[in-house]
Amino acid sequence: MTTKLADERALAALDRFEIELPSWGFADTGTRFGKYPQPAAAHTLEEKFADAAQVHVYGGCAPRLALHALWDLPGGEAAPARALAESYGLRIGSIHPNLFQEIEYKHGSLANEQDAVRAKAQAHVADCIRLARELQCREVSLWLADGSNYPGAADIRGRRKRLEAALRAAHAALPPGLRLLVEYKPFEPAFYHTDIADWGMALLLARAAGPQARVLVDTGHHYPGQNIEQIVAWLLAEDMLGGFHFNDRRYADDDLTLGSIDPYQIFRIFVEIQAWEAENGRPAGLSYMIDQSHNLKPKIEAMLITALRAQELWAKAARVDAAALAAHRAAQRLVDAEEMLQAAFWDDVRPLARRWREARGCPADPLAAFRASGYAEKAAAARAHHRSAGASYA
Ligand SMILES: [Mn+2]
Repeated sequence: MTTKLADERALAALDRFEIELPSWGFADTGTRFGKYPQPAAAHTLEEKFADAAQVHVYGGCAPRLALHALWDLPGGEAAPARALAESYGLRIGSIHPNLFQEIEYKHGSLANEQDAVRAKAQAHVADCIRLARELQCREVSLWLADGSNYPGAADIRGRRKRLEAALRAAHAALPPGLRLLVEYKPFEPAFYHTDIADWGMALLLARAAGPQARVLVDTGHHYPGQNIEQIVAWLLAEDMLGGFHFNDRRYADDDLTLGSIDPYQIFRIFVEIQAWEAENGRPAGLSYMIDQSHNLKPKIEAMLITALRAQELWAKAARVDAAALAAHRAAQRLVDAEEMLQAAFWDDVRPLARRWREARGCPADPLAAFRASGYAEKAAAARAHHRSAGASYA
């Protein structure tokens, strides 16, 4: 297979790759130990749309913004968000319910022992489904903080049963075409047991919920050393993978920039997805979302770099010659098979990505162009009046 064919495959792959930005990634955040406000951080929904639009203008591959129901749509009205999306040239991506911040949820939300708390959580999910329908979103993406901190404190099977019933009820309210994504995470905030701790639990719950439910893989939500591409391959084979929350991690759910620690991990995930797509002759229909909150990096720059890195890794994966790889595997030529992945990973696709951007009227060097625009400085000046306001945490 020639380089030219590999490049053509990569360019075609870039044409169909979109990544969704998280509204919370533009707002002030922090750690358990403190908040780190930034002068240019977004405080209003309009500022979040404005900042996200910058990433799309310069990167050309991030046309959707994910919204967080409690932080972005507190009044439960769809119209203002719809108008903002339109005026900033973006689409609204997934709707994320918030079932972890309010005091009622300190012992869980949909799995909670108490009827009143579960009812409140269920009503919030129903409201998110209504908003997603009104905003013509593709999915409601559910992450629960539910769990417990001490052995004996929770009836694990009872909680599983309540959760399953709640997801069934939520699914029953979905209009056609709206998907329910179920995200998992091994620990944090609960440190003994988490109700949806891994992909197997998420898969069983999504299956039980109904045909429009899928599993969401957050790359930061695994134990160290876990083979995430194998999880992806299995979920694809079961037709139960809905999408991703991308971020990188070194220790736990670190929210580091995609590819900053282990770009080869993301590359291997993309290789599995593209192999499935080639085999099945259709896109896997996944949603690629960023779930990162940068406390220290400038937020728009960090999101722009993340989107570009994701594109580069996606393009690298597309340069793997699936037929040649299959032949090496069949003949058990281990070294040749692995070298195919290594070669595709190490080849520099940045010139190709520049070509792709220029063909779309985007700058060849988006970061330099964004910096030269002075947008961040202008935003900092215009947002000075927010300084004393509180920060949300994500
Ligand atoms: Mn996530």
